[in-house]
Amino acid sequence: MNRVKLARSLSAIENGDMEVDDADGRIFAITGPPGVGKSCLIDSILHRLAPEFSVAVLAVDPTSPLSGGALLGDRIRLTVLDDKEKSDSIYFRSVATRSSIGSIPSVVKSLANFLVLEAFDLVIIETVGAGQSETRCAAVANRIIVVEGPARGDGIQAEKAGLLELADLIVVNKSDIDGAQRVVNDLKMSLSINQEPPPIITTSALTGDGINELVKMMLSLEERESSKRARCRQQLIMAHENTIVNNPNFEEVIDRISQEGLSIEEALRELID
Ligand SMILES: Nc1nc2c(ncn2[C@@H]2O[C@H](COP(=O)(O)OP(=O)(O)OP(=O)(O)O)[C@@H](O)[C@H]2O)c(=O)[nH]1
Ligand SMILES: [Mg+2]
Repeated sequence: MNRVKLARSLSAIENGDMEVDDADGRIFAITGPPGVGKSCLIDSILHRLAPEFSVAVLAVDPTSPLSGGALLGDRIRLTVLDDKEKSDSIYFRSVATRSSIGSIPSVVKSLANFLVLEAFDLVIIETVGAGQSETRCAAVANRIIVVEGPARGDGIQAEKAGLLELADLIVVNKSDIDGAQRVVNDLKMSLSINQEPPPIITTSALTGDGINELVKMMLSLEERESSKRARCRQQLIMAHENTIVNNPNFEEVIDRISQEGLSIEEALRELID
């Protein structure tokens, strides 16, 4: 793997200078509320997958213009990158949501497809399930792992973020902390209305509890029919939004809506065809 060349291509994709075809490969999203331990879990997973499997990680930085900076400060460093034997088969890249043009989910989709085409066995996207854009980044994957943690007194966070319907697997992390089992029970309860609820496992990135099982499940994980449908819905909405936003007349049409009384319906018609 030529890392310099790879980085250059990925930058070109981020800048909108390179198109990528859809690719058929294992693209995982690891998503969930801020601070549940997604990065630590990815680090633990990589320690077990590498060097047997080559893995590319895309960490989507939740730097929205609204929050004005990183949502939760510094990212955890991946310790697996310090292990030479393993780090050779790992590629890590941070995707700063401010730096690229166009919609972030569609950029992430292109980056992930490119990495599949570059013959990585697995691509993992880390994204915070906090906002709509982040949820759509998860929907770009074809296997979605939603991470939860012991509730901070206000119930299941992923449920509020609308992430649960996307999940192929739910991981309750921080099993070393009181309250993890309670979250599992709450999740089972809220998922019991589903015909085909996703499996739920507990892990601790701190003690290593459940990590082997998580890796095993990841390697055999299949898309659930209902989560596939949920992410197709997200992707369709995203494609529609891209069509509108990427139309060269987008700003001009907004001006005409705000200044000349152009109706939203008419504007839509103009931007879509
Ligand atoms: N007790 C305990 N702490 C954990 C565990 N996993 C992660 N942490 C801690 O939780 C904090 C957040 O971990 P991260 O891995 O950065 O969480 P994240 O979900 O990636 O956070 P964001 O990317 O900022 O949303 C860190 O202080 C970790 O040390 C765990 O299994 N048990
Ligand atoms: Mg993280």
